[in-house]
Amino acid sequence: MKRSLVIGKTNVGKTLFCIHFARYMGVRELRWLVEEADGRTDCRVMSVAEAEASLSDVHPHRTRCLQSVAVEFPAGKTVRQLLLTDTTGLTEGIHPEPALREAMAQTLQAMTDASVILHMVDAWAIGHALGGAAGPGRVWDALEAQLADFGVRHGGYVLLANKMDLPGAMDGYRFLCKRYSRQRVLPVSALHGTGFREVKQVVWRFA
Ligand SMILES: Nc1nc2c(ncn2[C@@H]2O[C@H](COP(=O)(O)OP(=O)(O)OP(=O)(O)O)[C@@H](O)[C@H]2O)c(=O)[nH]1
Ligand SMILES: [Mg+2]
Repeated sequence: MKRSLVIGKTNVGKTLFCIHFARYMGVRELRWLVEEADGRTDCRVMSVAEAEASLSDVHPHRTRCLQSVAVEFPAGKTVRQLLLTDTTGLTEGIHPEPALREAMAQTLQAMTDASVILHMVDAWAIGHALGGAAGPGRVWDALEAQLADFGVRHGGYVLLANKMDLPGAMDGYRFLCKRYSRQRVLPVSALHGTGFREVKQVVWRFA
């Protein structure tokens, strides 16, 4: 099954997006295929409400593995399945926790053979940084730029500007559109599900 990988820094909303996008695609019971960095796999079944409560929160590095749900796309008279994979958030520099470094390496490894890369960023944080003394460089740093460079070369790459429901996020979205004028930048709210129709259209083409 082809894989659509949701990558990005920690706390940008990757997990909430996967939960709500799966629900948008008609998944009522989430059957997560969990792939730990040490190679162990597991299957966890939960409702959307359980997933929201247990898998996504404000603390950084809540996710420390690959966790995937299968979503279905109609293709003529048949149905195609795509694995929507949530990942460990990436950080600049070398993280002091070895287990987290391994989990981040697992994310990077998964990028090489994903069919679609959904690079999620926090448009609200970028918008805020634009108004600050340090400018956008504080949040749009070398890591984000390197992920984008990889994605552009890789193909099947989309930038998701998340948290568009928050004030100031539009400034962050405009910054991304200007900087990546030749790339697809989709504004979304993982919380409210806005922009999901456009994401579906893009992802569908690679399913
Ligand atoms: N307002 C708003 N909050 C959001 C949105 N998406 C995510 N959040 C919040 O941002 C926080 C982080 O969300 P997660 O889904 O856990 O983020 P993540 O990228 O998976 O984070 P890690 O797994 O820790 O790297 C949570 O408090 C979410 O409720 C959004 O679109 N709008
Ligand atoms: Mg997460």
